[in-house]
Amino acid sequence: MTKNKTIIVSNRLPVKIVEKDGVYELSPSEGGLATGLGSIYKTGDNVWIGWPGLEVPEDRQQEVTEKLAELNLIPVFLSNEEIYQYYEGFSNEVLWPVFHYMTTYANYEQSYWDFYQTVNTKFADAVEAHLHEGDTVWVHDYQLLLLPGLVRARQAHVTIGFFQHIPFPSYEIFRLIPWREELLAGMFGADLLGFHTFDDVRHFLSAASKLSTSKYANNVITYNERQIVVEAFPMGIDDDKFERLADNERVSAHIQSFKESKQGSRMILSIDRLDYSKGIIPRLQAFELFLHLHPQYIEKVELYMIVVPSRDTVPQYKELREQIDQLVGNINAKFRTLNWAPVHYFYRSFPIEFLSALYRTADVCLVTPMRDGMNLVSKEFVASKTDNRGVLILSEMAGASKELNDALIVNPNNIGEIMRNLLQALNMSEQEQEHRMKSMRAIVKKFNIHLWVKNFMDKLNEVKEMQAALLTK
Ligand code: GDG
Repeated sequence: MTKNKTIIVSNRLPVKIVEKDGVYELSPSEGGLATGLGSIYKTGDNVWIGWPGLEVPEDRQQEVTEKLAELNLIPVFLSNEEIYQYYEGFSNEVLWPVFHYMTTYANYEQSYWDFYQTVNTKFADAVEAHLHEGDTVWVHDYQLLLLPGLVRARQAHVTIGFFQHIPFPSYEIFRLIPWREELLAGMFGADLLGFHTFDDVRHFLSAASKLSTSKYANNVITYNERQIVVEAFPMGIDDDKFERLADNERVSAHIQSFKESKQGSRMILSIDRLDYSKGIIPRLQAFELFLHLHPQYIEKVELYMIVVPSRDTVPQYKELREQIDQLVGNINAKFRTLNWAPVHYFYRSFPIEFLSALYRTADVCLVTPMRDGMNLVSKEFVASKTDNRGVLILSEMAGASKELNDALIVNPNNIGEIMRNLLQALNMSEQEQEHRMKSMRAIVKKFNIHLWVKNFMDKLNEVKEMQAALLTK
């Protein structure tokens, strides 16, 4: 019998599964979370449970299950209707906008909520099917807020950790959700609740105490006679990977071709998924204002803007895409010269080598989300700067701003401030760049993804010991 394994659960599995000429092919994801958790789910009897990313007809599910089992992965199959209602609907049209303080985008559809419960129950069934006494379950993110409670109801003593990758909003925002009490009750199923920042922890504790019968002292909640610890675990990146990419041949080739095409002009870089929380529009407006007020930079600076397609079936995302297209078009039409365009806009994703070359080439990285749980792009930029050159401009609304104090910190709604910081960044002495970048690199290196996983798991064990000690008192 399997003993004491860890079960990771997230909405998506860490693989991309694609159908090619009727054959299902898997390609492991290179994402930071997959790398960090690789040390867990790839060893022993540990497993990762999640949705494989596309609808698989019933008669092909066994085949996909067997393929995934070779990688210690277990699929939860979802229909297109379930994905539409639970993922695009409740997760991305209710929780995502509300948790990012964009409440006017929220669409509180009853059917979204119904499906959210059904799908969380499907995940609970999958967990239960693989769960043995002594196992640890680590649930990830806002798509699965009910899962800890559902699993706890089936196995009272199981160890459950939960980590939320997006912000937890203030009580006044969270209370808007019609199903707020049920969501909290779901989260209370965990033994340890982790967030990126102390502010998220504070907001969660405040919402929990106002909307439930729970009580808290310091960061320990007592609910139904159980103790739940709530703590900040700022997520790190695989810093080694970004440093190692510096020596990669393909990266060098990309850097060379950027240098040739830039003809000496400076590069400002911005990389995000298409999302209204990322502050893409005000960022473009700040760049436009910068060119308008400082025309000496015409032909001297270029904005490389990568927007990775995401959720573009959701109406607000479609609209945002159109706004970006229009604004980029206007800026380029207004300022371009025969040999130069101010904005190089790419609406697609690129291989990591291309990203690394951009990080290494950029003089300034402009990261200005309206809200962001952490923001890993800012940390990847810092880790890539092995020469300690370059300046990070970072929104105070990103979790990362709590750690990367040596960035130029801006309010993402203050277009004038972003513009002034752009000017400061482009004029910063090499000495100051080096000083700031070195201190940020030390932080990114020390608090990397491996330490994040270790700290969370160590704390989860500690919580279980604390609970056991209280029971024997
Ligand atoms: C959520 C939270 C939190 C981007 N373009 C390409 C590409 N990327 C990679 C980046 C980075 C990742 O995507 C984006 O991570 P972020 O943290 O910036 O943002 P979200 O996707 O919104 O992530 C966020 C995170 O969860 C972790 O907890 O920090 O706050 O919203 O790693 O490198 N990767 C490749 N090609 C691209 O074109 N290969």
